[in-house]
Amino acid sequence: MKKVIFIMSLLVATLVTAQNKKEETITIKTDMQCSMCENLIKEALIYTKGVKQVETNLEKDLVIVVYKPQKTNPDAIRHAIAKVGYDADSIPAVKSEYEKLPACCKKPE
Ligand SMILES: [Cu+2]
Repeated sequence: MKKVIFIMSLLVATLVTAQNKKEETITIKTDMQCSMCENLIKEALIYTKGVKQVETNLEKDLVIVVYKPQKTNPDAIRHAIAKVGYDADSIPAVKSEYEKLPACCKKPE
């Protein structure tokens, strides 16, 4: 019996480790205007729980995020972007935050 429990706990430990290593990547469409926008979004995301890595592509208006799916989810990441004033896929920027952005970061009229 003890042996069975030992093997079981070993199995669980292996599973937990495997899960911890699992990472996913999402690409989010946003509306960056300049390198300041890139930095703002990067900073906001890198301190978001579960986010491992953030890359931005200013030319294509894309944010590529590597995250741990057991700690966060794509919508939470999109909301983190919206919270600093940028649209993220279908989630619109938080208006009060967008208003605070410097003129160079606002969408062209
Ligand atoms: Cu900007």
